[in-house]
Amino acid sequence: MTPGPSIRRAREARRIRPGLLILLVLISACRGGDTGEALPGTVELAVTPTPPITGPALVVVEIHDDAGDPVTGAEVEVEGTMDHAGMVPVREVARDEGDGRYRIQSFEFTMGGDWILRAHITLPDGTAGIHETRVRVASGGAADPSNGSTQR
Ligand SMILES: [Cu+2]
Repeated sequence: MTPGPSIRRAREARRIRPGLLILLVLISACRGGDTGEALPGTVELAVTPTPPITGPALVVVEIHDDAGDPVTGAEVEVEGTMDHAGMVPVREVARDEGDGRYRIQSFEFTMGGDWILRAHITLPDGTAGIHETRVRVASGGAADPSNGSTQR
């Protein structure tokens, strides 16, 4: 499935607010995957920079309940892996920043390509689920000067 229409929408949104761009891209990516059906409310996972490049990235998971209120006190761990043999998954525990936000300051994308990010979430009431998002990581370095641009 190609994310064409959502990227067009995201480009329009960028004029309004950069933060919104990140959310639109990743929320739409989530709809195609396995999105933690057991979890009530909404989970959003944002990666900065967008698109991510190899190396450390900021990952923020936002959790809201069915009423739209932020959920604090959850346990969140993000696992990143790829679809090929020999891949060593990356796992990081996110820090609860309050207001429903959980932050991993330095999530290491160890190689370029298509990554699957799974946020393993345990809510304060013990409900657990997984929120899955796919992201394409560009290879970093001087050889790819177009990193950070969505114009290809
Ligand atoms: Cu890999």
